[in-house]
Amino acid sequence: MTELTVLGACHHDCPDTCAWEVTVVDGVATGLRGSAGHPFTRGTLCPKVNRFIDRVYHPERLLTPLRRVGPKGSGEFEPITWDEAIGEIATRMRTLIDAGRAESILQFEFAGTQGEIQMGVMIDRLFDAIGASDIKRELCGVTASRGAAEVLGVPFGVEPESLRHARTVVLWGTNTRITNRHLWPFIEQARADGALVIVIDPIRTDTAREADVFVQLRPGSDVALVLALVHVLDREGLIDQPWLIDHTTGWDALRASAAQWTPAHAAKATGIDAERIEWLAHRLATEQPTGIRALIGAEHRENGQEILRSVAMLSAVLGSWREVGGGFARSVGIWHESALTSQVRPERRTFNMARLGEVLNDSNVDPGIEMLFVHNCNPANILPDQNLVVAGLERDDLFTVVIEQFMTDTARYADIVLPATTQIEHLDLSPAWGHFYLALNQPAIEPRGAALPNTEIARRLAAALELDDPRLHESDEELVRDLLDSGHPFLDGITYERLAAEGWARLAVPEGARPHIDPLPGIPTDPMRLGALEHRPGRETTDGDSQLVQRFPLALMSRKQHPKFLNANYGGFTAHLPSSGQPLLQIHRDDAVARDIAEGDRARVFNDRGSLTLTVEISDVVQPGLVAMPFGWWHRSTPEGRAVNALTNATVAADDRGSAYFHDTLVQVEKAVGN
Ligand SMILES: Nc1nc2c(c(=O)[nH]1)N[C@H]1C(S)=C(S)[C@@H](COP(=O)(O)OP(=O)(O)OC[C@H]3O[C@@H](n4cnc5c(=O)[nH]c(N)nc54)[C@H](O)[C@@H]3O)O[C@H]1N2
Ligand SMILES: Nc1nc2c(c(=O)[nH]1)N[C@H]1C(S)=C(S)[C@@H](COP(=O)(O)OP(=O)(O)OC[C@H]3O[C@@H](n4cnc5c(=O)[nH]c(N)nc54)[C@H](O)[C@@H]3O)O[C@H]1N2
Ligand code: SF4
Ligand SMILES: [Mo]
Repeated sequence: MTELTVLGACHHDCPDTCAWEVTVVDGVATGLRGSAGHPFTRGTLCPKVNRFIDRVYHPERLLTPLRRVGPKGSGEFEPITWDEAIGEIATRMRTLIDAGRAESILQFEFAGTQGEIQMGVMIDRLFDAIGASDIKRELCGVTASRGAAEVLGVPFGVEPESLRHARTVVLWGTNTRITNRHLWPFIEQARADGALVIVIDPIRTDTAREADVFVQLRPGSDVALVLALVHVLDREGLIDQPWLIDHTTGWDALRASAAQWTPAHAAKATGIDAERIEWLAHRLATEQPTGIRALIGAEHRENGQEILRSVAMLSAVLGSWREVGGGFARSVGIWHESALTSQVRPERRTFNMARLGEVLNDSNVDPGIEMLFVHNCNPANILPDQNLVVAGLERDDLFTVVIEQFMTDTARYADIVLPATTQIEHLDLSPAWGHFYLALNQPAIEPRGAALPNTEIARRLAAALELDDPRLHESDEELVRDLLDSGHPFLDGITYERLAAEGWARLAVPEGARPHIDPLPGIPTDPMRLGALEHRPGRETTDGDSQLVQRFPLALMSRKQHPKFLNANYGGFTAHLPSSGQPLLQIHRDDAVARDIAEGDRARVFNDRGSLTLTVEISDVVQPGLVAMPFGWWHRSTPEGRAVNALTNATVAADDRGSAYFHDTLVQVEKAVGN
């Protein structure tokens, strides 16, 4: 018997990027545990990934290439060989390229794995080389980043771990206990040292229940809250004027914007009592350091960028960046990205990924999409306006290829499905967006069945297309070494060999470094940019288009809420589904009573995009006027074969940048016939 321990890291799109150790007995993975020595992982994984070995050996794993034999979406496939699969795909690509229609091929991908080389590097080179159409990968994080950038220039946030030095921790629209669970011990540490933990969220999340103070604001009203806080800070002389003068520009414009936003005025927009706003302003200013943590939730709105901009401004007005423990702790992905070698990429035709449904169905798109190549993504589930996306995937004249580990909602619509390896079967370099530790993920077992890494699939396609640029044929190890070879100071002392031996290494950033204050490579120390700020609710909110509100008077939110889900990775696995066995519609008692709906009834929730019939849970998680549904359920686990995104709003900003307005979604709810 041979027993090995192999060092790796979780690939999921999760800020924690846990380092792990895989136990392998005679070539079979038998155990997986979080690395005890890793300062963020601290020896534990999470309820999603504790069963990861079951995912690897799951009976439904895709282990061979498949060709569709039934109608699209029927799930009827026959196994084929890799040579047949690659041959057929390459022939179709070649035909389009030779006809001058390379742009009718659309590469569609996201962060199913966050490992650098399996996520993109090699497969991007392939599609760059043929000049296919691309997407703006902006469904997550970009809107928030743009909001922060307006204030910070290059939006480096403070190290999340540093929150343990805060006296006031504000979790602003982030559900830490569920979505970023390894940060919680640092917050608990701060609390043990006397810190107060405040949650600002429209929904009474699991995190809100564990906070000291829960501020339940009306959805999308954060800018109004910030304006009122600035108003009080100014009126009460709570602002450190010398700091403000030295470190910011644009105060006069912000001050003018805040002038009318008395707490009493803001109470209506935000739903928060004036006294509470007064208290909050005093607390944030006088019990510093105040560390503000935000991730993604609030960005999925028409005014999402402005919300994150306003929060970044508040951190500047508070002067909270002065001390370690203060400042704005948002995604730190940029610390890793700026350190790794970046690829030089050619210009390609791009579409905002949230608009896939529209792009596939719009006859004005020229050239129209004839081939869709999906990897690391499950668009039929995770994109807004799901019915439109599915209608696009059903098109008979669309040839769809999906690289997947499982028969996801998207893979079901493919013409060819290619089986992908899981994280313990391939090599990767794993940066993180929730901490400063870079990990090397080493393969622990051989690929199962005929599964292949995305990188190898790209190399085989490049060979079949007779593309001989050596960069299209580099090995996985060469790709990783190249990423580490940037010469960036954050990688000082970090080599492939060290990562192979130790599993992970901290970026060479001194503990306690204060971005935008201390001189750090690539991080501007220019004054932070304040400016005019306006509370402008989105069109599809209860304060938005009155005609729409009349027909659809309730706001619908669909956040990440199940501890055993990670986006749509586990929403079809019995062991991961909540005991309800189906997604529930959470509604406030007032709204239920007004509709004669009782707990356990079935209700129809609908708008112009779709309709779902669900069992109702009456809950104080939501406030009046707001209903909620979980995100991530597979079609096969939902009563009508459609998940919450059948209802959500696919609109993006006019410049085609940023995330969709998922949470700016209006619906009506009515008791279902036959209850
Ligand atoms: N209603 C609603 N919708 C949302 C959100 C929400 O809060 N509410 N959140 C949005 C956000 S923030 C995000 S990030 C997106 C997530 O959207 P996605 O990135 O599409 O979601 P995931 O389910 O994380 O991953 C997609 C797939 O990647 C596959 N995968 C993993 N590793 C590999 C690999 O090595 N190779 C290949 N080929 N495939 C692999 C997995 O099997 C999985 O099916 O969803 C968005 N959609
Ligand atoms: N268990 C689990 N963990 C995950 C994921 C998962 O699916 N499951 N997904 C991962 C991914 S891809 C991401 S991007 C992160 C996201 O991590 P988070 O951003 O923490 O999670 P979300 O659920 O998207 O949204 C967080 C909160 O934003 C709130 N919110 C929505 N609108 C507003 C608003 O207008 N104002 C304020 N103040 N709050 C608002 C929601 O109610 C929600 O509680 O989580 C990651 N971690
Ligand atoms: S999903 Fe997140 S918390 Fe769970 S093991 Fe992966 S990185 Fe860690
Ligand atoms: Mo995300």
